[in-house]
Amino acid sequence: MVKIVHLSDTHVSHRRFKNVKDSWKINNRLTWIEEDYCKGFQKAMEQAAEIKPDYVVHSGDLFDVPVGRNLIGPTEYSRAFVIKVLREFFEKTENEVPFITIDGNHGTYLTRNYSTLEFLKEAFPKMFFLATNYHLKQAIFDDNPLIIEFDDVKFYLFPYLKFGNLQSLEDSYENWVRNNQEPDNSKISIAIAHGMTRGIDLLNLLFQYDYDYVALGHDHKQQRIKKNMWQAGSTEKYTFTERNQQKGFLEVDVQKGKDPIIVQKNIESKRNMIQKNIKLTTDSSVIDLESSVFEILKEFEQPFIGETASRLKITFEGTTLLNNWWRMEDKLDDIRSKIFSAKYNILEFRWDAKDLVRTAPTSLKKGAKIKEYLIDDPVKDFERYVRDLDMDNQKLAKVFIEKGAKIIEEVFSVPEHSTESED
Ligand SMILES: [Mn+2]
Repeated sequence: MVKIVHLSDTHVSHRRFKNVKDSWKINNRLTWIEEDYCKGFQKAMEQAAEIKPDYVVHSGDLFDVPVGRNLIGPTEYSRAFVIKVLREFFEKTENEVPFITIDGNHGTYLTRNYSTLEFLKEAFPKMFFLATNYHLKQAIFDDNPLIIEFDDVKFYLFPYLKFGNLQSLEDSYENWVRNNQEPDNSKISIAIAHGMTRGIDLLNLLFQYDYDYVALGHDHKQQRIKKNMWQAGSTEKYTFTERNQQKGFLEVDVQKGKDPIIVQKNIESKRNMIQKNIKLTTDSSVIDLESSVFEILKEFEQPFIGETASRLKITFEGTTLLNNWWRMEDKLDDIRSKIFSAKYNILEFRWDAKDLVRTAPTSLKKGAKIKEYLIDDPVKDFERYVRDLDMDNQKLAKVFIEKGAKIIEEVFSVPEHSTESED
C-alpha cells in the first residue's frame, strides 16, 4: 500500500485588481487575495506534513498565472512563498516524501514551451517531479511514455491538453496513450491528470484503464468521479460559484488491485464569498436599486480588516429598461467607490446582470420610425454632422465621415426579425 496526499488547483499568485479595494497586505508586494491562495497551499502542505504520506500528488494549476494569452508570470512573493512551503515540507518529512505534479492550464506558458514549475525542479531536484505541457508534446512526438517510476509506484502523467476540438490531435493523443500510458501490473499505478470533460480535456481511456488511482485536477469542486478517480478540488474558493464548497484535499491509501480508501481533508478559509440577489422590474427606479443594495450592505458596516473582509457579488435578475439599467450601473459604480472608501468590511464588490433582461423603452422599439426620421441617408447625415463640428483637418473629417457612415449602416441594417425578438 502507498499513502498519497492528493491536492490540486492551488492557484498561487492569483491576483485581482478590478472591483477590489485598493488595499495591500504588504504594500506594493502582496495583495489580500493573493495571500489567500498562498495560505490555501500552505495549509494543505502543513497538514500533509503531519500525515507524512509516501507521496504528495498535485494535479495541476499550482500557480495561477500565466494563463491563456496572458503571459505575466507569478509574483516574486508567490514564487518565494512556494519555495518556502516546499522547503519546510521536505524538512519536516526528512526528505522522504517526493512531490509530483503536472502542468494544468494555469501557470504555464502554453505557447512558449516552458512552465513556471521548472524553477521548483531546480530548487528541489531530488524531491520535486513534474511533467509540463512541453514534456507531453515531446512525449507524443517521440512516442515515449510520460511516467515517473519509484520502487513501489508508477505515476502516469497527463499534463493539461485540450484535444477535443481537433480530431487529428485527439487521435494522436489517444494513440500515444495506448502505446505508452497503459498501467502495467508490476507496480501500483497512479495516473495524474488535469481535465474535467470527457472527450475535451480528459481521454476516455483514463476511465477504461485500471489504474489503482486517478488523481484529477481542474474541477475546483472536490468530488468522486468513480471509485478509483477523484477530483481533489481547489484549496481556496476561486469563483463565486465555489462560495459554498468545502475546500480541502484528499488522503488516499492506494493498494494494488483494490479500491483506494479516500479520506476527505478540510481546509478552512477566513475569507467569505457572499452572493446576494436583487430582482428588478421595469418599474424599479435607480433609487429602488440603491436602497436594495444598501440594505444588503448593512451587515458589512464594520471597519475594514483585510484578513476577514468579504468578497461580495450581487446578481440582478428580472427585467429592466435598458436606459434605466445604464443609470443603475452608473449608480453601482458610485456605490462601489463608497464601499471602498467608507467603513465596510468588504474587499471585493462586483455585480452580474447576465440574467437580467434589458428591454428597450417603447419609443426605441420602433426601429423603423427612427430610421425614417433620424437617418434618411446615413452618409449624408453623418457628413453634415461632422461638417458642423467645423473640423480643421479635412482629411481626418473625411475618414470620420466614411467610418461613421459604415457604423450607422451596420447598426441600422439589422434584419427586422431580430429587432422583433427583443420585444
Ligand atoms: Mn485548471
